[in-house]
Amino acid sequence: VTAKRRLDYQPPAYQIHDIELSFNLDDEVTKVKSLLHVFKQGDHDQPLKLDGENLTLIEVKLNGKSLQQYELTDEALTLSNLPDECFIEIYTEIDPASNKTLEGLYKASGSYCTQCEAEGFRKITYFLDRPDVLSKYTVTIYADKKRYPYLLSNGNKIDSGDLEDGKHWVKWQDPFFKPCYLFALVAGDFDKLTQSFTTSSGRKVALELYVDKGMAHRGEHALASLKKAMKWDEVVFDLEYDLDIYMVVAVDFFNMGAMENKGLNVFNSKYVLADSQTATDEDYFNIESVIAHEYFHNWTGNRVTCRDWFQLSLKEGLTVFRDQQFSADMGSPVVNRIKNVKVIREHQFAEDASAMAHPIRPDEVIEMNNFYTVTVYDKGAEVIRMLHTLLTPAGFKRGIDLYFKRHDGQAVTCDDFVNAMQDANSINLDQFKVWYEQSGTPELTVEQDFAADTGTLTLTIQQHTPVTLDQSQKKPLYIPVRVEYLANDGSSTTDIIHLTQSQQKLVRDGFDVEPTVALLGDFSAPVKVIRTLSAESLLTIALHSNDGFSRWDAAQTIYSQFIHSLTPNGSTLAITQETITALLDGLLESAMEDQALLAEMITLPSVETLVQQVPKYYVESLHSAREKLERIIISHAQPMFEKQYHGLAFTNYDYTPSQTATRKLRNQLLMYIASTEQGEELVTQQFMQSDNMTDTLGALKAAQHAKCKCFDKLMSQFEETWRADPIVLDKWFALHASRQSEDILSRLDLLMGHQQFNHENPNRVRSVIGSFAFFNSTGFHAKDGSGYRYIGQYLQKLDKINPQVASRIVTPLTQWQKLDEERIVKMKAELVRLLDNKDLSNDVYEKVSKSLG
Ligand code: B3K
Ligand code: ZN
Repeated sequence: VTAKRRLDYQPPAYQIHDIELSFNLDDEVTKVKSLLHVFKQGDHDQPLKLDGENLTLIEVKLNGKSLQQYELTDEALTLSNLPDECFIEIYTEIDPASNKTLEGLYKASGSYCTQCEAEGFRKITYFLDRPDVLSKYTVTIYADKKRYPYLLSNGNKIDSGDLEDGKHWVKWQDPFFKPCYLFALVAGDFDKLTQSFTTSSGRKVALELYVDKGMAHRGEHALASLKKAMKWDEVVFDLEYDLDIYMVVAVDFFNMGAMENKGLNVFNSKYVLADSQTATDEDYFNIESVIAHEYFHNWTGNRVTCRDWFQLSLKEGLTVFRDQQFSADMGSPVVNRIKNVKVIREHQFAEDASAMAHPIRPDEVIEMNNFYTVTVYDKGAEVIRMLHTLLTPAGFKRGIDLYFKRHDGQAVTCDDFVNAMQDANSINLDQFKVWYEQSGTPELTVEQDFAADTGTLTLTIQQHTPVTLDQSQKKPLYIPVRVEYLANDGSSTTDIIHLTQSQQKLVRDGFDVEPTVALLGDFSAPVKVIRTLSAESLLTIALHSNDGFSRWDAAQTIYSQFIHSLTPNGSTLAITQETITALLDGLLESAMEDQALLAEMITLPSVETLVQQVPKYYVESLHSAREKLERIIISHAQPMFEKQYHGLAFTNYDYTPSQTATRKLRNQLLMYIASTEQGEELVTQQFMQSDNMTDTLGALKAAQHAKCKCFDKLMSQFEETWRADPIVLDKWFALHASRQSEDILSRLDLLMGHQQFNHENPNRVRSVIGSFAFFNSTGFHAKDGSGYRYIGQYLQKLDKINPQVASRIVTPLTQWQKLDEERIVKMKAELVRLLDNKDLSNDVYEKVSKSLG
């Protein structure tokens, strides 16, 4: 196994300007013919080395004549002595039915489907499978007409016809140059929804959504979301769609959320299908944001793509930032910001603390699929957001305009992007680029000083990035820190500090009395802040800041520090039970208008977040401290919770920001109420009366969390209602798998024996095994190591079916760094067992071997 290095990049020796593909679809033997128009780049005699994997080569022709001399290995077809320009014709055969990796061309639940990013095109035909080779595609698909009435590929349908043997064919042409990872083919029988969108310049675009038969009514929200995204990108970034047709296909077997193939997005059906009966508010939200994300890729990803895969954040960080801005505009900016920050604090900080630590632009990769990470995506988006903050929205827009002006139709690097931002504005971004090369979570240590006689406030900020397992040297970063000065009378002013030195002093005059200073408003940078604040200051920020994020963050600090003070980690802040009750009283009595923010503010930090705040993860002690805080909250606030709960009206379901906020608050209140005397009754009542999945699932979650007696009964009822609907049943699987219970492992066995469970379907595997490994922290971290053992053994099997999914789920097993010695030994033993496997995939090998050091 060899790693590829970013600095070894060489431009391709050949370009392929046109490719004509034809597919004769068949389960075991699909025939693929490919005609390449090849151009040598510069003057050299290097051979043309075409990538290919799991292909049966039948014949190669050069300029129409059968070619006998070539070199063939498991990974490549190499042709030598080629003229400067030539046509190469390649005939291959592939076996889509036995392709369980869901990469390349595969057949699942009756349809053919492709997934090529990052390097899956090589499983379809021999090609230069790298993003800096841009070609024009013409694709003809042949298949049985009855079983596969729809034959889809990228671009425009230019011809079609019927054949005598019951087959038909369709020919597609994509007028835009694209890298092969954006190629797609889908063949099957679907229900089709058609709408249209007229662009700002007046072009009419056909929007086509393909879903499983009988599911058409669940496609409306996705289509409405698509139109909103198209409009938003025109208004905010002047970006208009470029083809006359935009297709989205929903499939049940898919490794991730969705894929932005040019003009033909393929989606995991979970991110398309929704109605109030089957989808929660969160599902509605996710659909809207994933639909938007893939749409936004048409410009940031497809029109301008990555030069090489190390530059992945060029398109992903930027596109995540764009979808976050879109979601903020569609709903509540504050609640969206909190959602983004939770991802960073729970998962990205954990990645930085593990052996998989890497910069948003990685330097070394064995299996590219392992780098579709929270670091590349979400920290990548935070880096773009910092540019947006530093340059202001108008400056950022100027940068984006210049980026497209310079690079439309090209495959470029992250430096090209930052250079466009810099050149369109008067700012030097040399130091800012360190964000791209440096891994780890920076820590800001802040001291505050006030000279009462002069009214001068001094903030001394030190930045320090602790070493990570991949890098031992760290440089100071360019960090925007949003500061808010809160005066006693409730007035406040704000400021953005540009932090560039390892230590910096900020002096501000003109205060009559010492203000309360809230730092990192709106989470202006992906860093940790270390500061000794009094309980009083934290309460002031939590109850009075003008920045919703800062309010939430201060409340989270109060909860976290109280929890840590009960564990051997301890806390330097003096948070007492009185601080907690003062916070709750302040929140609940103030008639807060923003119900969604209130819901977030009474929600405790997750165990995963708490772990990232302290040097050691004391499993039992952290859990019991968190539970203790919960009991304190309930015993103090129960009457207020109940009053609030009953004050919230149940209305006929509609996915609107205000209804969503109400349901969010209701279900958070129910989480607490569930463990009181009235709990059983209220939970059951909500479950029975609910007309929508959000409140139904809210009741179940509350019952599970509070270990209500009614839980099992309600769960069976749910299963009976939804047993034929796997997407809905995934919620049930996940609730069972994340349940705290002594016999959780035998329960997992039972779940995997369920009629609807299928080891080949990533959604099922994620809802049972993924939920357990990521979110059942007591079960997974069982002291005897049984949780680790269970996951280790399962992954050995899964790796043979689907390495990409196995490699995702191995993550918690590799994050042993903060645990106690006994657990570390047990986790590592499991990792060693995995590594002992002779034919372990590169995917799992890379993460496990790194984690063992
Ligand atoms: N670009 C795809 C992800 C591909 C993952 C390959 N293992 C979806 C997205 O980020 O939009
Ligand atoms: Zn993306």
